[in-house]
Amino acid sequence: MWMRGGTSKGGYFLAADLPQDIPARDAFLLGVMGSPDKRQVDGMGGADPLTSKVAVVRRSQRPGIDVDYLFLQVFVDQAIVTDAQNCGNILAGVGPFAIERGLVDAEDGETPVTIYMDNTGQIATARVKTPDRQVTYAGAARIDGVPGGASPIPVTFRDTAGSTCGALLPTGKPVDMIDAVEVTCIDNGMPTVVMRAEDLGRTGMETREALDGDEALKARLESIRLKAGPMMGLGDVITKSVPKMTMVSAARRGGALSTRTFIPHRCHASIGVLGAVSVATAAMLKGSPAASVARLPATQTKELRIEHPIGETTILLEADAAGAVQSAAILLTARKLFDGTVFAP
Ligand code: NQM
Repeated sequence: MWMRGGTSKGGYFLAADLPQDIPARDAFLLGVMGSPDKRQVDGMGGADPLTSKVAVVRRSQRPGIDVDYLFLQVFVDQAIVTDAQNCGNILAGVGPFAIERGLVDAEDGETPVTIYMDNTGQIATARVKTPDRQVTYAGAARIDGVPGGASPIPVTFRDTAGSTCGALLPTGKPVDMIDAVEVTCIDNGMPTVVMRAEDLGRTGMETREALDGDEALKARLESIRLKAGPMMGLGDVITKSVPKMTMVSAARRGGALSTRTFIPHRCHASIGVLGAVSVATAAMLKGSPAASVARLPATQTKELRIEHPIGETTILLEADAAGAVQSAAILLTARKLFDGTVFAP
């Protein structure tokens, strides 16, 4: 099934329908997407990392969990399929897909789907609208980066701290200095390096296209990223899609702060879901580059509007009395685009 999940798009497969041997599975998925080729003309991929994504879903054997979800990023112009990162956008389609494929029985009205995220070993709960026990995609919920309205899918994350790196602050500090730039290396669902745009000589208001064409900036970010990877316990990250690189600046439209994120070599059209959770969490760390530009609400439940190139993503953080983030929630939408047979060469 081909679905839009949040602001991403990709193929959703039942695990049993894919080759069980991993090299064979990856070769099949590269063929399905048409990779490696920057146009992906011979496949289903959309010539963009955000539309070259795969969800592999199976019924879960874990107590209290409905389905297991493995996210795979299929690189566009390299023959790489990686499970080294999770994806909160593609996650948005997993609940509807699981119900459509009969892995979860729909309830009348709304169906909670509890999802074990294989990439990071964590759990998310998505609530899918199911009037008359059928998934509905139509609705009035809007997310920036997607035209029109759709049925709301609220997703709650728990225990995302240290998802891949083993600790929220894998270097043990809220601030590190890399290549003379102050950074926060953080993982609250997505390993991310957060730094001020200003410290890189940029305003943070540049368009995605301008940033994608800024070779000098991209070289500096990659140099920081390759050093941050081992510091974050990720090892050599040269062929990995993590950590993500987020430049922050003061919000311009009344939000908490503004972002430009590289994922990691192209600028994100908006921002990833778990990437936004990680940046929002960084903004809560006193003395960090993100905190220095952020405006935070004083309430216990923090509604943080994270501005990005084409709008904003609202993250709800529950913090304890000491300000430590306990859980995060976000409103997403998804849409079934196509259901059928896909071929690989
Ligand atoms: O951070 C893109 C996306 C993502 C990841 C990326 C995501 C997340 O927007 O949870 O959703 O960072 O590569 O799809």
